[in-house]
Amino acid sequence: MTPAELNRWIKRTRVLVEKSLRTSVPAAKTKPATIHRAMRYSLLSGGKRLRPLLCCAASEACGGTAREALPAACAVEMVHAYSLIHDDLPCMDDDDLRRGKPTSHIVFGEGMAVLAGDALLTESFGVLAKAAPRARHSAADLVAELARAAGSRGLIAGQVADLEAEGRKPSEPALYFIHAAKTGMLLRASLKLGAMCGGATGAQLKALDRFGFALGLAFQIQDDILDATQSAKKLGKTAGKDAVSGKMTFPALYGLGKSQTLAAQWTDDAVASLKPFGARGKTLRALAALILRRDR
Ligand code: GRG
Repeated sequence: MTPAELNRWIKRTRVLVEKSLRTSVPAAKTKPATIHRAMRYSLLSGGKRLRPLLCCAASEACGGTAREALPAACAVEMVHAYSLIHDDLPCMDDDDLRRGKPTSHIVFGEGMAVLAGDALLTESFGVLAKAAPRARHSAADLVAELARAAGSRGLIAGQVADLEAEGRKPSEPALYFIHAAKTGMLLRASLKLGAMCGGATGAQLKALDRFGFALGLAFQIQDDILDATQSAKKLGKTAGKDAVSGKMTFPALYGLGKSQTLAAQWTDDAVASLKPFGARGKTLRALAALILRRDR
């Protein structure tokens, strides 16, 4: 797939996703209006929409369509939006800038930001339950998959390890665990849910899980590199924060040069796991390459 073809695919798919996201949460005027305004503020505030794109591309790789994957694509983006709202809270990472805008608690207050995150997480399961996956998988299978990824052995486990690691000496196993859980679990779920909507076989799900694990690490290493090298203006969030708050990151453990090598190696590993998809894996392959060369 050429870069121009990928750009066209992303543009087309983002239009579908944005439209679908707007109707996935109640209208801003729905009572109580404050919570719905807060949910929409964070969910519809831009972002790369990487997880929905992976979800739609996975459906296509398995013979389905992007449209069939939209409920899953919206559900994973809603979980992502919740995690960002809560991660930015004063009791977590304490950040006032996200996607170039003030964070939820700055605009709506801490209590409302907690509730907006809670509501997005809860509603995501309702959105996902409306998916009509092909014969091999049920809506209940999809819901169970998302619950696993978002729960105390997934995203939350990563956040717990991250909190407990602050200020501690960086170690390779701890770093891999944090990144695989915090970032990797939702990327893997995005791919697997999209694939299930597209009627994936067990072997295809296994290959995509491997792809998602490796891609999650490549994505997070690149994220650590960008935090250390880019401006807040470019990133739309506070830059250089990892070093200031003593976060366990790849550049902290290995330096920038080795981190770049590792990001490229994990991308190669990810792409290798797409072999069983042949030509149908072309969009996922191109997205993996894009993730490695992104600058925000
Ligand atoms: C449940 C509080 C809580 C946290 C769970 C996911 C997570 C753990 C915290 C969110 C913050 C964070 C640094 C996550 C790591 C993954 C990551 C780099 C998220 C940013 O994702 P992008 O770059 O963001 O896809 P956009 O804005 O483009 O959607």
